[in-house]
Amino acid sequence: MLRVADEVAAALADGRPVVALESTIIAHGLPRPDNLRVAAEIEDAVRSSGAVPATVAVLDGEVRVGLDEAALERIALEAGVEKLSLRDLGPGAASGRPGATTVAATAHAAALAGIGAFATGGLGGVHRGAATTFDESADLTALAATPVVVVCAGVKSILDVGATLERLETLSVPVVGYRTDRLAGFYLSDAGHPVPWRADAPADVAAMQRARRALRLPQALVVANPLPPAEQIDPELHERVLADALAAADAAGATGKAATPFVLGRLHEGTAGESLRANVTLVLRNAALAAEIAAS
Ligand code: PSU
Ligand code: MN
Repeated sequence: MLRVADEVAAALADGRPVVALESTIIAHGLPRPDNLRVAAEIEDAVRSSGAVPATVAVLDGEVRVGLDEAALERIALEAGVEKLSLRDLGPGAASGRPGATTVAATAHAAALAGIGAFATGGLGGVHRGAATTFDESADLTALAATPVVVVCAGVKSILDVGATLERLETLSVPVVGYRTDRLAGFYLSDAGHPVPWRADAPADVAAMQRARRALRLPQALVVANPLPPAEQIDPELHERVLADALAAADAAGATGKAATPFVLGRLHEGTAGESLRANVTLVLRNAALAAEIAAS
């Protein structure tokens, strides 16, 4: 059921660094055909920083950890690739159809394969209006139960970031700012909230994770790596376009697992590619940092 690519298995057996990568961002978070190029760039970023990339997806009834070129192309370009969160992993694999894994599902597969580090863009979390819709990403509960280091640019800015931080605290998931005391804001450098912990080097993160392992703590360690201010989206543009995107999602009735891809798509259109550029930049930076942490 779990097929670990030869290169990934060999690296793990030798104790060399490996970084898991999610595929939902490829299939549902970035527009085609650029997404295929970006998927390869993310893997290159991991390699250049000294680790073996292991992109996770479901193909032909198996959870694949590490994709070859053909498999990556199927996930990026094939029509009807499912978005698979943790609840969907069993039915998705049994269906035989291709599926892209979210943060929740990828973290689970990474831990199962013995991979300690994982890179993504922005975490899922508590959606705005969750008090009435109950829409909270399954990323949260998966992070509470999966002992991997997750490098991200904070929480997706389309969410209720403050509520997400509260939930992470309740779930005992540590959030560590990388070279900052502020929470990274996905497209923005600063989400407007402080973080409880800080690391200034990959070795600091490795030391935290070593301590967590020794103490048998079952949660993920979240490392929030901010975009430098020069690379962020103009905050005013962000606020304006986000308000439109959220209203459009409401009007279109985009709920459940369709909500996040819908809003991200609207943002990419509404910012004339600015959010896309920022999204790609932050993912590449996270992939590189995750590789350094894995090596450390
Ligand atoms: N980060 C991105 N783009 C994405 C996602 C994260 O930059 O597309 C995906 C991740 O796979 C994350 C998912 O796990 O969105 C969250 O979706 P939901 O809110 O439906 O759980
Ligand atoms: Mn949801």
